Amino acid sequence: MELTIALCGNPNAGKTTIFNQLTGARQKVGNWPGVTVEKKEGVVTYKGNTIKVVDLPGIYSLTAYSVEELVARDYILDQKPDVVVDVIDASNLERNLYLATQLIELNIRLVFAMNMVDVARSRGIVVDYSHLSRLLGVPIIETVGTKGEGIHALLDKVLEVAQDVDPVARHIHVNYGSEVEEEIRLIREVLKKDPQITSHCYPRWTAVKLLEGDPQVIKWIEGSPAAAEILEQVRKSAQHISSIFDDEPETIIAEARYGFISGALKETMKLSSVAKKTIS
Ligand code: GDP
Ligand code: K
Ligand code: MG
Repeated sequence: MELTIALCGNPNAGKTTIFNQLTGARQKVGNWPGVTVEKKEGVVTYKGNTIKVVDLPGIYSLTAYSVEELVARDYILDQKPDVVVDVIDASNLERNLYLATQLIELNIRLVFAMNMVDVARSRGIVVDYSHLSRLLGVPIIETVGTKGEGIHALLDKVLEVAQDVDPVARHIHVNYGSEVEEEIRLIREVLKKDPQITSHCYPRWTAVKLLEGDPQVIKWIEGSPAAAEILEQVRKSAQHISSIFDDEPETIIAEARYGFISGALKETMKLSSVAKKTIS
């Protein structure tokens, strides 16, 4: 089959290294339209499949606050690559999982390339990756980009996920607690008034972004015939959450994501006695 995959991840997680391993010399370098952010594309032929690979800019989050984040997010939402591969730095797992969690919330086909496992191992970080992948609902493939380790396994997994035959891949979502969840439900209810909105992006994601006050998503909604009603509900919901928690919804939502990540790591990560000594 023919498919397109996008590589994303935090800066320095090893995206370009993995991109080079995948595509070799078959690459094209340019800029993303309208911005001076480098765009790299390449092609890999694997087991009779033609896989186009796009290297997205390095980002820490999926907000609309930097041009890199917007380029990466727009590409994923508008171009809809068949599979997104999030390259995770295993030696900085907690921080890298913040982006991973937001990708999970997009309800897209995902594979996590757990890169730099050599560095993580040498620091005594021990993680039950199969357990973690079940908790996240995303398959995890361990890679060492610089040595090309795990690259074939990564491609095999991408092909499985693209065909919806991976046993681990399932959609989970971060639970934001009953009060926030109720407001998400109310916003999703009004989003249904414009089927174009609900078909373009996963409605739960759109609802969360509106609660976070994402300027780009708000601008997009402003173009809808149902804009007035939707934005009125968002205003009421945000106000309700702020009054309960005495904090902005954006903060409450970010904290819930961090809580979700630390919960998942508590269940799956161990530090060897050597690592504990060097950290404390
Ligand atoms: P990007 O910013 O995500 O594109 O990251 P790069 O591909 O540029 O990699 C950042 C640095 O990490 C480079 O010096 C790579 O050689 C190195 N690197 C990439 N993958 C691995 C890995 O699995 N193990 C180790 N030890 N180094 C790696
Ligand atoms: K880099
Ligand atoms: Mg790079």
